[in-house]
Formats: sequence, C-alpha cells, structure tokens
Amino acid sequence: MPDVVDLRSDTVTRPTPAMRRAMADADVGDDVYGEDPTVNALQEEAAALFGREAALLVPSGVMANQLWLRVLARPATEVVVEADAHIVDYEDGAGAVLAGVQFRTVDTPDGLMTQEQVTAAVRPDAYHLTPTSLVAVEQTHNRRGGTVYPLARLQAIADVTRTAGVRLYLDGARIFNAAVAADVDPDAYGRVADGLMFSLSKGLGAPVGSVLVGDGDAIAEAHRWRRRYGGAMRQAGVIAAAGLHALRHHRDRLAEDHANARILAETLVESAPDAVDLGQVHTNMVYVDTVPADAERVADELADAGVLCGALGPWTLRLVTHLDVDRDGCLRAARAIATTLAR
Ligand code: TLP
Repeated sequence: MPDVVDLRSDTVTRPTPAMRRAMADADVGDDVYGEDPTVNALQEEAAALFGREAALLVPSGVMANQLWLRVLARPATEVVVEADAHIVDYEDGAGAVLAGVQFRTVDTPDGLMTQEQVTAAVRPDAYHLTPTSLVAVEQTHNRRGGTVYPLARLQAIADVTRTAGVRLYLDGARIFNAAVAADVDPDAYGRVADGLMFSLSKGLGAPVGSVLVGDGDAIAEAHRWRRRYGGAMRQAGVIAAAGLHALRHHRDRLAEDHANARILAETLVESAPDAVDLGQVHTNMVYVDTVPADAERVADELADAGVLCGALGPWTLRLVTHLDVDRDGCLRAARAIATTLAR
C-alpha cells in the first residue's frame, strides 16, 4: 500500500530534520529558575511578534486556554463564546472545574460571532444576573471549518467588551493560518485582545507547546497558575527550539496548506458535487458532507484505502492539511473519498 495520507489533524506532523537539529543543538537551562535561554528567546520573540509585553510557553493548547480562562475571567461569572468553540466542546469541562466559569454560548452558522450577538449575550451589571467577565473567540474556528474572523469584526467585538468592562480573549491555536489567509500582521491580532494564545504544535509543525501572549501582569499571573497546574517545565529549551524554528520558518508556508485544502476540495467536487461547499474552504480544513452515508463508516473505509480523516458528526468528515501532506497526497485523498462516497 502507498504511504498513508493522514488528514485527521494538523497536530499529527513530525519534526522536520532541520527542526530536529535545532532541538538537538538547543542551549538549555532550568526554566523554573527562568534560566532556559531558548525558552526565554521564544517567549520574547512571540511577545514581539504580537506587539505585547510578555509571553509564556506551556505544554498544550488546552492548558493555554485554561490559564487564560483562569486569569482573564472571574470564578462564578459567564464567558460568552461561540457554541462550538474548543473550550466548550473539547476540554472536558475544565472551564467549570479549574476556572469556575459557566459558558454562555452563541449559535452561529460559521463560528464567527457578530458584534450584535456579543452585545446581546454580555449581561448588564445587575445584582440578580450572573455577570459576564470574558468574551472568548476562536481564530481560526476549528469546528466550523477553519473560518477566519475578519480583523474589523474582532475590532467591533473589542469595542463591545471595552464598553462593557469585560475582557476579550483570542484562542489563536491556528492564528497564523488566519494571519496568512487574511494577510493580517499578527500584531494587529495582538492589539485587539486582552490575551491570546497560539499553538506551536498545529500548522506550525512543532511537536509540543502553545504560547500565551499578553500584558506583563497577566502573564506573571498565568506563570503562577501554570505552576499550580503542574505545567512548569525544566530544560524546556529542547521543545522551545522546535517552536522558535517553527515561528521563523513555517509561518509563510501555511499558504501551501491552504492551497492544498482547496485543491483537495475542488478535485472532490468534480466527482461528488454536493460533498463540499467550496465557499466554506477558508484555510487548511475541508468539511465533507457524507449524507446519506454514515461518516464513521466512510472514515473506516478510507482508512483501509490509506487515507485517515476524522468523523466530526454523523454525516461530516474533517480533513486537515499540514506540512506532512503534499499536493499529490491531497489529490489521492480526494479521489479515494469520491470513490468511497459513490459506493
Ligand atoms: N484541537 C484538536 C482537537 O482537540 C480537536 C484538533 O485536532 O483540531 N484550541 C483549538 C482551536 C484547537 O483546535 C485545539 C486542538 C486546542 C485549542 C487545544 O490544543 P492542544 O491539543 O494542544 O491541547
């Protein structure tokens, strides 16, 4: 069988030879003492990229989201968030357990809340209401197809949060996909939110890590909570080196992943016109409608044909392009999906 084309997620990438060399050669120290020069370099470079004071490396995107919920929201308050956000769907109720918040979810067709929806969801400050302390947005929005908030929409939402005296948080696990797709400088995203995180271990192709970016005080508080959550690491320069390499060399190439997602989708609709809405392919994700076939069954059959993807719902597959799949792999996947759907 030819090589497997793994489109389950952009988290499945393996470090490139150059990234592995950077990791092997990393200058390290004990980061609990603040003495790891590579961690410090990554944090400084990340903060500068977003035009903010400070940054903090953590082991995962979930920890990054949970730290920011802890720091930016207050316990026993509400966080306004899109209904299918990662912090709602995929973090095992951590927001309730660790940050003590409840979510006020907003339904959207595309994952992108409007200024009006946020205005309506933020509660007025009244003694008998659960107060709102935070609005959280996801850039790009994962479960809605890798959709991108236009910068102007984020700025409009920031106007609402500022006026209401609540915070704005950006789950930017894939923020560089957004920056490349919308041609926006990351520091414009950095200016709009009170805090943000981005992942090193998704489209950027590093093996581990996410980075929080924000004000010095907020990052200092997140640093204490990272310790409490057991996320303080020692010679973490080995992983920070992969992250630095990714930040320097793998951002611009995200455009290739977006082009590959589009080629995959366009090739698929040639034989299965209803399988993908081409207008909904924005970045590195393709959502395939399998109706009337069961998505799990289609995914199992595709696995037998050497194409891995995830069933996201009863009739939906998610395919994610990344640095370990090329154009030919995407064409092969499109043909295999078309054949399977035609059965
Ligand atoms: N997303 C993963 C799965 O958990 C669904 C994926 O394969 O897409 N924010 C967003 C928007 C994410 O998509 C993810 C991971 C996270 C946070 C959490 O990151 P990790 O997996 O590093 O904890």
